[in-house]
Amino acid sequence: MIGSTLNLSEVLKQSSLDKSLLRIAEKVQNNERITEEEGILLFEKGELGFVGSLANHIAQRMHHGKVYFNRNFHIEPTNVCVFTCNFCSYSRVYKHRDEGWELGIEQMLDIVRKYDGQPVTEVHIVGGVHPKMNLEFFCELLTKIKAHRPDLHLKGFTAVELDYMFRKAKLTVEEGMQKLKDAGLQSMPGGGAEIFHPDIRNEICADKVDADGWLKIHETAHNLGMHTNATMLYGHIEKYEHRVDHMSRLRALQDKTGGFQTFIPLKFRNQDNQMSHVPESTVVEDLRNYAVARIYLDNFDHIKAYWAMISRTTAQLSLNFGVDDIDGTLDDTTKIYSMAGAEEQHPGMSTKQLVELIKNVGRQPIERDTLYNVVTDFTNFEFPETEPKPQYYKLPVIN
Ligand code: V47
Ligand code: SF4
Repeated sequence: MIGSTLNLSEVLKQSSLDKSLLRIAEKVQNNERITEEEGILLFEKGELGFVGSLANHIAQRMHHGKVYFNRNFHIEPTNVCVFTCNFCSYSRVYKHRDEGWELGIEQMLDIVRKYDGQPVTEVHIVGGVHPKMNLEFFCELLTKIKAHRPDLHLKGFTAVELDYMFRKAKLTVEEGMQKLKDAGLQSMPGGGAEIFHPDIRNEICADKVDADGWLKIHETAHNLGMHTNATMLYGHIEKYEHRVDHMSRLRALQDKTGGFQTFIPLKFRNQDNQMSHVPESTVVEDLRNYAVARIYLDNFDHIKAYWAMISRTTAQLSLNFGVDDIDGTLDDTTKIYSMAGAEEQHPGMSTKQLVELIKNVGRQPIERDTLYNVVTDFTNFEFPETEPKPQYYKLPVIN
């Protein structure tokens, strides 16, 4: 049986447990919120098995062994970017744009057309912040995708891209968001959050939107009825207190709006960027981070492990540490992690592979749409012998 059977009283009986950790276990059992100090304590003193047991208990209480994924693909309009985040391996500055890519609207529609007749439910549009790709350009793109394929959910743009677009268009956040919504935008991904605390943000990505700006854009989206995700880039120069501060700000906004769907911890990868000297976190730390996030963010329904970044094996492991979502099929349409050194150099999994990955660790694979409506419950599904091979759209190659 999966972890729902964890007997917390057994954990509580462990005499070696620190009193404050015992108190946290009691809170988890009673469905009470933990404090910032307790969050830091979990990171500092909680053994992996302990935090894992608590997180698994919570995830099982919420999702009963279900693990969600969706069938999606990414469009990355460009990797040219006006910002210079030190951790980024993906972007190219405008004067070196010949080393990167800039897709026109027709090229992006070609990507969408590749999926005609295929059962994808979402396109995720995110990229660098190109000085010439403005709000009008993206509204036209959204309108044309919707006209071509009305059933495709349009999830797009980090708060960093939006902040720049709106400022250039001299619009308020409310006006800009409304324009995108009118053009067909339905939800937002969680990128650009990094670490909110200014002591760290100023070191790793000083020139882009700050914490308040990021949170304001998400709050505005929520007020317009859109759902969004939230990320946290961890495992670099931040301390545990910064991770907890980050999650506290998200928890506070979620209390106010309820508009976040999923929290996605993003493991810092150190290949080919300005922070290559910073070692990457261990798998133990990655699992601990998922677990503490599950315990701390009591008002988030979902914790997602982005398998393309952490490898399929760690994604499987994470399902015992509070994670209930492993993103989507992707179809080799994203480069952001492969360029930063992720194990998955051509991330793409067929539905069958994703389903098996989840079933092999005793969980129930549920295909969801972007808003977590169930598309197909694959728990008892038998795939035909010959599943059609996924078609890969090759992104332009960077030398
Ligand atoms: O904000 C950039 C991260 C993010 C590196 O909402 C890096 O469903 C690790 O947010 N090492 C963009 N991370 C991607 C993103 C995302 C991905 C998947 C799903 C969703 C969702 C959102 O990628 C950036 C930044 O935090 N990133 N470089 C790096 N070297
Ligand atoms: Fe640009 Fe995003 Fe890379 Fe920062 S992380 S440099 S905003 S593409």
